[in-house]
Amino acid sequence: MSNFNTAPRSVRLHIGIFGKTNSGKSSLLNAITTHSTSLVSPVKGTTTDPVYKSIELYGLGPCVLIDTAGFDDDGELGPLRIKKSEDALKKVDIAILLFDATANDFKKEEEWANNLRKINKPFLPIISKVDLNSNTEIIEKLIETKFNLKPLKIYNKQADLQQILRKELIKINTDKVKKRSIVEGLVEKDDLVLLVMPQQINAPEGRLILPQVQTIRDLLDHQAIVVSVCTDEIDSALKALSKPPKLIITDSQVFPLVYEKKPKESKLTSFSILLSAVKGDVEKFAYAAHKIKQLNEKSKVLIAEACTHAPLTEDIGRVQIPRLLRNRVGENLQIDFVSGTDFPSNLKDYDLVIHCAGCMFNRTYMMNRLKECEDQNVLMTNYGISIAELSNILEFVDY
Ligand SMILES: Nc1nc2c(ncn2[C@@H]2O[C@H](COP(=O)(O)OP(=O)(O)OP(=O)(O)O)[C@@H](O)[C@H]2O)c(=O)[nH]1
Ligand SMILES: [Mg+2]
Repeated sequence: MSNFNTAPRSVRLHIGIFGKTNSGKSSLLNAITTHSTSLVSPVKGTTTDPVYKSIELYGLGPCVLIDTAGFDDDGELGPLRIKKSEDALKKVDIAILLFDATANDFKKEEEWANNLRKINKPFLPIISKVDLNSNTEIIEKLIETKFNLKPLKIYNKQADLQQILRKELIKINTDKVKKRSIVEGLVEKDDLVLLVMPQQINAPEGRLILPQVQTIRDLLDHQAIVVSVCTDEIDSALKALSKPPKLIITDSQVFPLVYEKKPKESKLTSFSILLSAVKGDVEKFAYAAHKIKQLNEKSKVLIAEACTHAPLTEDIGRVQIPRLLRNRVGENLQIDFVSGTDFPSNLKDYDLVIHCAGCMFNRTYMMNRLKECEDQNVLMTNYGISIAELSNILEFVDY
């Protein structure tokens, strides 16, 4: 089995295809994937919900292509479909914007391009169906003068379509899409790293949870020496090692215990904090954690979890953080929970948002949530960081 199909969606480069109904979005997705993934027809409004297709594109790595409903859909369900396309845009790292060569009004495309500029989203303008109309000068001029971009001209039966598109996307990807590795700046070659991973709390039998898997892989990429233990084996592991670990990465839930046991010279952090630095802005999350000190019994906190799993008995988001918060602030502290893609559009009533590390989301989507909070003057922090703050050890934690 090829391994690219198993790359979790959250680490894939998200490429969204946007345009008016019938502009050739689904045809383009099918041409790139060389499969009939998305339904194509001359009927406007064929694609209703976003269609996700995972694919490996040479030079870009694991990607997910997202086909969307036309942004001019004026059917009965049009507004709902457009909202779904706008939601899909929140996850997208690079947007492809189609301009249909057979159309003669591009106001909607211009509106979207303006919006993409405003939200700083890299985008590739494409003129589609050039086999039906090769006279595309007016559209090209419009795109060049208004957005200073050179559009790609394509048609869906073009033999080298995937290759041409890949080249353009690679240029955008290396220029504009930011990436950070999980242990960046914390670990060098041959550093000894101890991982504290209490399996009984949250791992499904026979498997490791995603943040642990991704961290181990990244440590190996950094040529570090990795030792993993469950919580009860910390003392034995430290004794067995010939020197203190350079870094200890723990599950946030046992932060205070690991802090107590750790050698003075070892740095300490958690999986959740490291992941939050990859997915979001850890400096901002750490700053926001100080808001916990100002909470009182009249305050309102939102806890947001990316996973939609049924809450576990000692669930970190549903049980442990609320317990720590109420111990600190008072029993009457109001705490709301959301999970998955549910995220309130009105955040103004909250004093603080505490988000999971977002290992199920991609960075673009998490940054979008952070921005939604900032736009409404609400601070957002992270599970691991808030546990460190509530355990009075945040200042001793590295990220
Ligand atoms: N000649 C030609 N026809 C195309 C091209 N791309 C798409 N079409 C045709 O245009 C029609 C619409 O194509 P779709 O790919 O379904 O368009 P869409 O943007 O996904 O449309 P909606 O899902 O309705 O929003 C179909 O009949 C396609 O066969 C192209 O490059 N050349
Ligand atoms: Mg379609």
